Order: sequence, then structure tokens, then C-alpha cells
Amino acid sequence: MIYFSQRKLFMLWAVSLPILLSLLGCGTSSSSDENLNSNRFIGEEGEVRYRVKIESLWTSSSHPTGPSFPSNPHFSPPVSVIHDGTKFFWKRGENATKGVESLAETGAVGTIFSEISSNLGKGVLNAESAGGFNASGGASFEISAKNGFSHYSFASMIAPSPDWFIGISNLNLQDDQGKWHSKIVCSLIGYDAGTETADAFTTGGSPTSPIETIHRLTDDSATKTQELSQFFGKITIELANDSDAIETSTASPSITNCVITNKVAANTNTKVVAKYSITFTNLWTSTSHPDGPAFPSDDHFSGAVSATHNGKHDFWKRGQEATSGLESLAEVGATSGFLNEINAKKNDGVFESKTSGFPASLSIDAHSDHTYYTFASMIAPSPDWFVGFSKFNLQNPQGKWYKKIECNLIGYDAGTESADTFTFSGTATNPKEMIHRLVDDDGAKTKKLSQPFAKVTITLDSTLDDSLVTTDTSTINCPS
Ligand SMILES: [Ca+2]
Ligand SMILES: [Ca+2]
Repeated sequence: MIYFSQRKLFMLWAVSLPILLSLLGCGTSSSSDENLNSNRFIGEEGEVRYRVKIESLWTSSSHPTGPSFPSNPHFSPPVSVIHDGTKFFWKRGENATKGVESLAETGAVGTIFSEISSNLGKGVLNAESAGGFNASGGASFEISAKNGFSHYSFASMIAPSPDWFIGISNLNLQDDQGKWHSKIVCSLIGYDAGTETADAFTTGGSPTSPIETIHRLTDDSATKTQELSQFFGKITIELANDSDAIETSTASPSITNCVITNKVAANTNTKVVAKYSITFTNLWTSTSHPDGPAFPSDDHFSGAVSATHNGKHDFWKRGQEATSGLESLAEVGATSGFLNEINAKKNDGVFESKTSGFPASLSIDAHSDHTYYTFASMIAPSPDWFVGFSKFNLQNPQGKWYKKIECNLIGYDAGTESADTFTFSGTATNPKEMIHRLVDDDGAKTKKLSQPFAKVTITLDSTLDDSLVTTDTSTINCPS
């Protein structure tokens, strides 16, 4: 069955012609043409429209040590294709088509549109091009997909360059159940089309022979690799016609370089996922705790267990006895027992749970009904000491998501093993004590162990409804 209309095919060519003309200036200046940007398809029944915004992140300061920054940095008109997932407009690891070669080397779209139009109705639903843009700007336009044609690809030349481009290949706008994602934000890295050889931001070079497959600029082994590894741009793809007739996804899939933000309950805008990045930094050094127990030779932290939840359960809490899972984490660094205790409440208030390295970074999803964050990681070696948060609310009292939280983490004692040195050995504390801060203990060790062991930075990456984010930028105090 053929899913495209003659109108679209006509529009395809009507749009591509002025782009061809405008490309004559691609090497000297950008051509951000509002008329081209306003190009959009007329929605048909069953079609789902998305707003697409491509923003440049390419500046002289973002790529300071790469090839000389050009005087006229810009991007060629991005070509967008909606297809069925079997047709690849371009793909890493495969040879560029003549159309992709032409686009990546000169920004011209004539050949690629010829290739696409021959596939209309055979795996390709539609294609279009927006206007090119300066490295200080961007492009915005709409795309239109439908069931069976839910995959999105685009490419735009990094200009001037030999054959480098930004793009997305075969991004499914639907989840595994065929429901539409509400919002996808992806960072855009640079790709090499494998057809022209040069290492500078200039057009031209010598044809690569034999031709290489399309690869990321960072896949090259030459010096340019690291220098060109920064993101060149960002793309935001957001559902435009969000009506009850469209089945929106509640899934939260993980895609490299992309963040997908979906509603958990489709019936109200306030039930949204908030995506946070969490970074742990080690503050525990021989100089940070100078007069405490002898600094160990193998100082480290165990893996961390993290969870977002609705606050109904205290997985660990100061003044409460440690569970066997936390005891095992605090005494020997085993994460599975504590994680299992959390996962046992998956249907009773736990939203997401995971283990991660420590100090390290992780991302975790919270949700309007699950705004609390709990984690723990063992201070090792130690008898039963750990750092962590218990039930920290990621929303302020007005129900708005915090943008950024920075806290120093003090040490806790799980109350299950007794010793005063940084060693694994000790005797079981009998009877068990309640979980307490190291500084709560009487005696000499108290003051010596009062310094923070680590720092945690919690940053909001995205949430569907920005009105639910606090505008307060003050530093949030650490729970203790
Ligand atoms: Ca190349
Ligand atoms: Ca203890």
C-alpha cells in the first residue's frame, strides 16, 4: 500500500529546488530561510505530527583544540525522512549513497531527494528539507509520521568540512508497543561520510579511495578524534498534536545520546517523568581525614544502590535498625541484597532502582508520584560505614522539581559491626544499634570522622512540563 500523496511528492520537489539554488552560497554564508522553515505537510487522518528543533552547539569555544574554527560555520539544509525502519537513509558502518556523499560534501540535496523519491511508498513515507542555518542558530519544522512509518532520520552537512555531517539514523518515534513518544532530545555528534579525506573545516580534500563506511568522527584514530568529539548540536522532537486519539508511550527506553520523556499517566499533564543526572565525587583522602583512624591503603567505595520512590517505605533511615540488605552493603559492599529489598516494593511505591559505580555518574527517572531518592554506598574498607541519602525529596514543598542539588555526604554507621578503624574486620554489634551518623558516636573517633566523604550533584536533565520546575536557583541543603 502506498502511503504518500502526490501533493507531498510535489512539495518535495517544490522545496528542493530553491534549496539547490540557495546552496550556491553554502560555502560562503548560511541560508536560514523562513519560507523553507515554514514548509510542512498537511496532516492526514492517522498521521502524528512532531515539532522538530535542531540547535547548533558548535562554537569556537566548544571545539577549542580541533582544526581551526572556520570563519563561516554553518549547517546545510537538514533533510528529514520518515520511513519504516527497513530503509536506511544513512547508517553508521555502511557506505554512503551518492546522495549522502553529495549532501555531506557540498550540502546539496538534489541527489538524496532523487534517491528518496524512488523509495516513496516502498518503505519511505515522506521527506522534506528545512533551511540551512548558521552555527549560532538552528532550524525548526514539523514532521509527520504514522503507524508503520514511525522511524525518523535526518542529515545536515557540517560546513565547511570535507564530508562531515550531523544526523539521526533510524530513530523510532514509537515504543515497542507502537505508542508514540512524547518528547525525544538527542545530542548530535559529528559523522564522517567516508568519501572525502581532509582534517580541516574546509570544503574539498581528496576523494577517499577506497571509500570508507560512514563513521563517527570519534571513530577515527587520528588526532582529530578527541578534538572533534564534542557535540555539534542538539535535536528536540516533540509531539505536536497531543490528543486523546494518539496513543502516547509510557515507556522509558534508553537510547545513546538521547533522553526520552514520556508521561506515565496519559490523562494529565502533571503526571510526568523527571530525568535526573547524578554525579558522585570522592572527597575522602588522607588529608581530608587527617586525625581519624589510619587512612587505608585501598580506600574506595562500594557500588551504590539508587532508587526513586513514593516515600511510603524507608529503605534505610537514621534512627532505625538496618535491614539485612543494608547491613550486607555497609559491611562488605554487596549491593544485591539491598537492591532486592527495594525491588520487592516495585509494585508498591518504587519507580526506578539501579546499581552504579561510586564515585561515578548515573541517570535516574523520578515521577510526579515518586519524587523521593534513596541511595547508599559503603565506605570501604570499614566495619559498617556508608554514605547515602534516605528519602530525599527531589521536589520542593510547592511540588516543583529542583533543578540542581549539591550536597556533601557524611558517614553513617549501620549499627551492625563494631570497630573503629578503616578495616573490614570487627565484631558483630550485639544488640544491634540504630543507624546513626559517625558523628553521633561518643568518643574520639567522632570528631575525626566528621568530614564529608563524598559529594553528590543531582541535576534535572528534562521533564515534559517545564512549568513544574522550580525557578529557585539557591543551593539545596543536604539531608543529614
Ligand atoms: Ca572523510
Ligand atoms: Ca558500627
